[in-house]
Order: sequence, then C-alpha cells, then structure tokens
Amino acid sequence: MSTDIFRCIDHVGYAVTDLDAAIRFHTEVLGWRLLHRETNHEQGVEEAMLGTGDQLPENAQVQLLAPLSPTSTIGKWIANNGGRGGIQQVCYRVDDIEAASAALRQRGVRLLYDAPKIGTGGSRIQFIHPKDAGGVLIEVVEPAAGH
Ligand code: MC0
Repeated sequence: MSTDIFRCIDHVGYAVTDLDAAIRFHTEVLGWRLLHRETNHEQGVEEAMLGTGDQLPENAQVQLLAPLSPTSTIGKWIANNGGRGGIQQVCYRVDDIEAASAALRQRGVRLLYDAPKIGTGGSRIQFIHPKDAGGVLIEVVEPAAGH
C-alpha cells in the first residue's frame, strides 16, 4: 500500500512587513520573477507568488505574505517574531485535498479547518496544526485546474 500523500513542495511562505519592499528584494536582488499577486481577505493577507521565467509546475514557488491588519494571522505572527518577517509556513501540494485530509486525520494530525478554504489563484487549502508537525505550520494545497 502506498503511504504517499504529497506530490511536491508547492511553496515556502514568508511573512513580510512591507510587500512592495519584499517583492523588490526578491526580484531585483535575488532574481525571482513576480508571477502572481492577490489579496485574500479571508486569510487576512496581501500576497505575491514568485518563481522563474520558465516556471515548471513541479518547481516550488516563493510566497510573500503581508498582513492586512495587526490582528490577522500574519500580523500576529510578525508581532510574536519581534516585529520582523521570516519563514511562516511550508506548503505541500496534493492532487486531491479531500483524500489527503482524510489520510492525515487518519494518521492522527489535527487539521485547522473542517473543510478546505480558498487559497492562492483559486486553489483549495488546508493546514496541519504546527503543534502536530514539529513546530512547523504545514499548508496543504490542491491547485486550481490549469494553475
Ligand atoms: C503560530 N505558531 C506557529 C505558527 N503560528 N508555529 C509555527 N509556525 C507558525 N506559522 C505557534 C505559536 O508559536 C504558539 O506556540 C502557538 O502556535 C499558538 O500561537 P498563537 O500566536 O496564539 O496563534 P493562534 O493559535 O491564534 O494561531 C496559530 C494558527 C494560525 C496556526 C492556528 O496561525 C492559523 O490559523 N494559521 C493558518 C492560516 C494562515 O497561516 N494564514 C496566512 C497564510 P506556543 O508554544 O507559544 O504556544 S494564507 C495562505 O498561505 C494562502 C493565501 C495560500 O497559500 O494560498
């Protein structure tokens, strides 16, 4: 029986205090390209996805997450991190988020949501509680068709 759940690392998420400044650093200094930018009110973030010019589907992206308010998840995380940004999450990609969620629950980890929510580019997302994952916030994503 296969124990596989995840396909690849989809992205690494950085909490940032200034999205435009973080995009400038990642594009002008580190050489990534801005692929996508959007606001997700439910998650309380303005976010940007970065990758390469010939980004392949299996290549992980970089996600920059700026808080929409100090009381949002990212706002709280930055406050708890001394007012600085940093790595807030790693995100693993799945083909079927319902199947992945069921398998993870069956293996005893707590998921944050009863049902998946909407993430970047119309994807469906879920999170494993960091207390059940060695202190790391793990996001699980099923990308939207064609994304
Ligand atoms: C909090 N903790 C973390 C953590 N956030 N540990 C590792 N990584 C993180 N990112 C730890 C704290 O250090 C603390 O540990 C304990 O969890 C409780 O922290 P808290 O500050 O009281 O925070 P809570 O409990 O209110 O919220 C934590 C929780 C929250 C993980 C439930 O951050 C959450 O709902 N996250 C999922 C949603 C999210 O991250 N959205 C933003 C990205 P101690 O030991 O001090 O008790 S949106 C996104 O990513 C979308 C757009 C996408 O990709 O498509």
